[in-house]
Amino acid sequence: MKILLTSDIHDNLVAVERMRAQETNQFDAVIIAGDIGSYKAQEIFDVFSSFECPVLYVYGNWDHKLEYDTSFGANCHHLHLNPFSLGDIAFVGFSGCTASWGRNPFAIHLRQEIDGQHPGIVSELSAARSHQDQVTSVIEAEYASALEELMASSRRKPSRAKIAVLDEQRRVKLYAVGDEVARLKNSEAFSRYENDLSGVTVAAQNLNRTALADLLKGTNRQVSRTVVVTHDRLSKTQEGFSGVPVFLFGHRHGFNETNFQGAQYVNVSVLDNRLLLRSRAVADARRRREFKNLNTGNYGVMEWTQQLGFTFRRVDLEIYPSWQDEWEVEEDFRKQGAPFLA
Ligand SMILES: [Mn+2]
Repeated sequence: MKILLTSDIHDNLVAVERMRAQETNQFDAVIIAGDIGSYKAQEIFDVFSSFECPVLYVYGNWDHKLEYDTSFGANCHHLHLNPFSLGDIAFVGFSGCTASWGRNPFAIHLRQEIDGQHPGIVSELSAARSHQDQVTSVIEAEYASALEELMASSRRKPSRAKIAVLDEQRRVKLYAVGDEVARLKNSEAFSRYENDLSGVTVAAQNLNRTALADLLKGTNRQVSRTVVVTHDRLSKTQEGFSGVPVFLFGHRHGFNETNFQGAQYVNVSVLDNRLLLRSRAVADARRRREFKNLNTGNYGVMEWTQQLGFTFRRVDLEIYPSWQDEWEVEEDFRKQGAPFLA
């Protein structure tokens, strides 16, 4: 049995496409250990689905906007407290991450309970935030039309000074709108509310853990042939997960395999790893250079045989062989949204 392991994609569809281009349909399953990305999830699942095998996944902190019951395709299976068997091997896991539980059902329930104990501050905050949203969109619309008017009325390019005046007016208005929310956040009631909320992270982690451990106990599944998938590494696995041979996780970017008390802990990968490149040649008359991102991520392959048990290896994304002819690495700054070298 051969399984493709990925995680920490962070909406980087181009990296997924590059991974797909260097692999053939030779896998029995694909596993994604979370951080798919809340904005490109469907496109990413479409690429994984083209392997024509089950795509098993859990959510991480980057997936906080994704619903737990969304279907991304007939082959896609959310492993959240929802086991999947493939031949002799069972895969189980839970979604969410201590960094952000997002729409995790246990975390939502806990937050609702705490909201119910602080009705005053919760409703005041919600009113202040929705007022802030409304007024903010008015300010932005006014700014956009003032800018447009300035552009239209200037014979050449409008002066930087005139644009700066509009920018400053916008900044002052936006700052004033945030006042009420800031005042509420400084209140006693808010700090009591926040203090109660701070327990949700640990409580949600414990509830998810316990539910998963109960699931393992309640079935006739052979624990020695069970693979546990979570976004961050599961700790204290002697409690409730004793006998499980493999724990897969991501979140801590990189590929790493360790053996601890008889179990293998595999940090699956970081598929979304980038190197910012600047062109060696200048791009225009003002001697500016062009910037692109190079995908330098990795993924993994897990194999299981009766004789050898589980084995793991890391695979790097193939890099354009001659990229250094035209590009050099830019180390001094990060550039948001630079296109990928393709
Ligand atoms: Mn993460």
